[in-house]
Amino acid sequence: MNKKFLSLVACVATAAQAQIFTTDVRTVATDSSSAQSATRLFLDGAFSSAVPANQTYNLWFVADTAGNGVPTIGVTSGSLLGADDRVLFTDRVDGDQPGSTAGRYRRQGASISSSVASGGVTETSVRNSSVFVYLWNNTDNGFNALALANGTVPSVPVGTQFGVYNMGTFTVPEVGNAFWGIDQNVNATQFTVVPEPGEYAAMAGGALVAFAIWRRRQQRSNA
Ligand SMILES: [Ca+2]
Repeated sequence: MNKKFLSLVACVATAAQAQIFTTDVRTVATDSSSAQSATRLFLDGAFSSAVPANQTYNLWFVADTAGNGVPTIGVTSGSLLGADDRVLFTDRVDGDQPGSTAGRYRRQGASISSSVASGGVTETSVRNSSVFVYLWNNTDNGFNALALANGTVPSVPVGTQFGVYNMGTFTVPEVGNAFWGIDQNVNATQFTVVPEPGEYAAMAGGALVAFAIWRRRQQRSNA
């Protein structure tokens, strides 16, 4: 293999890994990078008996690049994210937490790819975004792949539940990684992806058909 080819391969590899910045993420007791790691990720809202999410549960980190929030109550699969919202990266609850402690998360040096800046979203707006963490009540191995087509809304199955927390905006240092702290509890069953209006109509139609068949059987048995 000649040197020119090798340097071309190196250039392509660099381009594929182009990033805007890197960040450390951790569940913390307070909004401080020096705080102890804390249990923040749960599977229900009754925190007196809440079950900490183990390492199989899915996480998304989403940039609200227009500062107008992210859809939550009554979201459908087709409106899960706003046009300005970008999935920065996905992970599992465990991250690289030593000992796989349920409810806790730590990831060091997560790379935010410049490919998320698309569809009118700039790298500058991504750097200055509020970052929302999504905890999904979902352990499907392929689920996080839904989120990876940047600039499009991931198609999430109806009935899937999630919790979301706005971690706020963070300074990206000139050198080293940014730090994102999950400093409040997140409840994976807080919100539910509901059917599109058209799907409701189809479901209602199905119920009417079932009722008509039941009525016919009743009429026959009464005859
Ligand atoms: Ca938004």
